[in-house]
Amino acid sequence: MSTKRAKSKDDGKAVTKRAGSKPRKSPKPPNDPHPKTAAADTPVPPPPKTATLEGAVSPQPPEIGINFEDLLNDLEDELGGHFLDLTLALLCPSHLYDAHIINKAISGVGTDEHALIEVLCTRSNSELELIKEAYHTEFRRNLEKDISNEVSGDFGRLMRSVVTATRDENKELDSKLAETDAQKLTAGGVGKLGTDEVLFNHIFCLRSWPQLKATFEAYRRKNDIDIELDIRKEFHGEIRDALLTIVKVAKNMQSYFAEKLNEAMKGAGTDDEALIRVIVSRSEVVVNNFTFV
Ligand SMILES: [Ca+2]
Repeated sequence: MSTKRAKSKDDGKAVTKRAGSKPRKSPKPPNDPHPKTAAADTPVPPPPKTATLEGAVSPQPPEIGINFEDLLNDLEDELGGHFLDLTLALLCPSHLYDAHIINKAISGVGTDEHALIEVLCTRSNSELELIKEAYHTEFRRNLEKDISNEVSGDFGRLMRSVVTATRDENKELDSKLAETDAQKLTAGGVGKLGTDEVLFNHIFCLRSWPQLKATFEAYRRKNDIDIELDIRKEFHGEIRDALLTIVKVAKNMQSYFAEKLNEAMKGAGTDDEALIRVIVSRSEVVVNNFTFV
C-alpha cells in the first residue's frame, strides 16, 4: 500500500514516521491482541493474513482490492493508542468483535458483567447466532457452555436464556398478551412475598422487543408506576442490571446506548474500553440518527 509517511498525532504526541521501510506487525483483533480462552491458556490465532475487507461492517468495504494485512500494518504505523484500537475495532465484523468482548469479559479471574449484559442483552437472535459462531471459530469453545460455567444464580439463568437466542421476533403486537404479561409481572413481583424470578426470566427473554415495550406500558397503566422502579425493589445485583437493560432497550435502544456513552465519558477521566465498545458495536446501526438525552 502507500509508502507515504507523515507526521501523525495520537494522544497528543507527534510521531514521525520513517520513509521507506516499515516494521511489519501481526494483525490483531481490537483491544486484546491475543486474548486467551476462558479455560485454556492457548493463544488465539490472529485474523487470517489473507483476509480482505470483504465482510467488514463499518466502514463498508471498498470495491477496490485492498490487502488487509497491509492495511493493518499501515494503520499500526500511522496511528497509536486508543485511536488505533478504535480504528482496528471498526474494521472488525461486529459479531467477531462481540465474540472477543465476551471472551475478555469471562476470561481470567472474575467476570465483567457490565460488558456481558451490554452485549448479550441488546443483540438480535441473528446477531447472537453469529456471535456464537464467531466465538466457536475464534476460541474453539462453546459460548453457551462458557456462560453456564461462568455465571450462576438468577443472573446466570437470565444470561443462559438470552444466549439461546429464542426471543420472538414477530413484529406484530399482541395487546392482550401485553396486558396478561403486565398482570403476571405485577403478581410475580410486587404482588407477592419474594419474587417469581423464573416468570421474569421467561417474559423478558422470550417476548419481542415491541411486545415488551407494550407490556411495560400496560404495567405503568395498571400500577401507575414504571416497572423499572419495581424491578429495583424486587431484584439486586447483576440480575437487576440485566433486567433494567432489557427494559431500556425495549423502550428505546438508542437512548440506552447514548446513556452508556455518557457513563463512559462523564466525570474525571474516561472509560476508554466502554467508549470504544459502544461506538464500535453501534456504529453501523445508529450513527446516522443518534439521539442524545
Ligand atoms: Ca415481591
